[in-house]
Amino acid sequence: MLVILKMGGAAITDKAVYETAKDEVIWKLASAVSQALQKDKGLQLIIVHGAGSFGHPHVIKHGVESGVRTPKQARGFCEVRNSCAKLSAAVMTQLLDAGVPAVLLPTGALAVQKNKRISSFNLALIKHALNLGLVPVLRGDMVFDEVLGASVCSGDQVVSYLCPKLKVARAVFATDVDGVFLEDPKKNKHAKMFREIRLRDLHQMRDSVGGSKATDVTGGMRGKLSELSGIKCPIFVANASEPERITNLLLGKRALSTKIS
Ligand code: IP8
Repeated sequence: MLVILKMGGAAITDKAVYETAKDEVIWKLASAVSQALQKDKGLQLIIVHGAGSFGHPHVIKHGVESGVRTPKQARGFCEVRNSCAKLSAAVMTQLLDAGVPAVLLPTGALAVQKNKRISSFNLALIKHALNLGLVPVLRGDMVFDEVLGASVCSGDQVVSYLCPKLKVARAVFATDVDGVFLEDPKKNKHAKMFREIRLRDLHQMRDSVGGSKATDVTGGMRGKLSELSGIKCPIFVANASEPERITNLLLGKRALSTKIS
């Protein structure tokens, strides 16, 4: 059984502070993954992490949201990639320390986009890693683009692309809150959390939530809901700081979360 874990940028970084990883949350997720792999020897996992306060501010700073045309932008593209790589290094170190046989496969080295959408992807490398019993780690990244020179590819797009291609059983999105809320639960503690959302209702919800206030070039919650509505396997949105919940969801057991199907 193949499962994807998305480590959301909002969970694993402090989105308000430039290039700041939340090491304690990354450790909880690494431990949750390690537990799941120990409990189910047949479980195959792919991890995709977001960019948070690493990639996004660089995209803005270097003005590469709409593509890469000038030498200055090309240089900026390299800076974005390098920033995403720094967060990958932090994630990788903790996964390996937790005993997870993780191998970094940077999205930018596997995928090409056409007008900001993935047009080709080296799935053979992912399958190769899985066949060796490894856990491939991909990320939201900046990738070459056939039309725009280079463009941003969100981790969510990576998940939505891989799910049907690799017949993924379910995707678990680890974020900084317990699930999907209509209002920000950090601002309103009575905000209603959805336990279950039908895929067809996601489009309507997308129109009623705002974009992200933090620096987020892939559209914040609105962009996320758009991307999720394309994913055809069951999705669970859960709190990254609650490792038992993440382990249970990876194993196909119940835990506090929002199920989207
Ligand atoms: O944080 C964005 O990925 P996301 C990647 O998964 C870059 O949306 C380069 C900002």
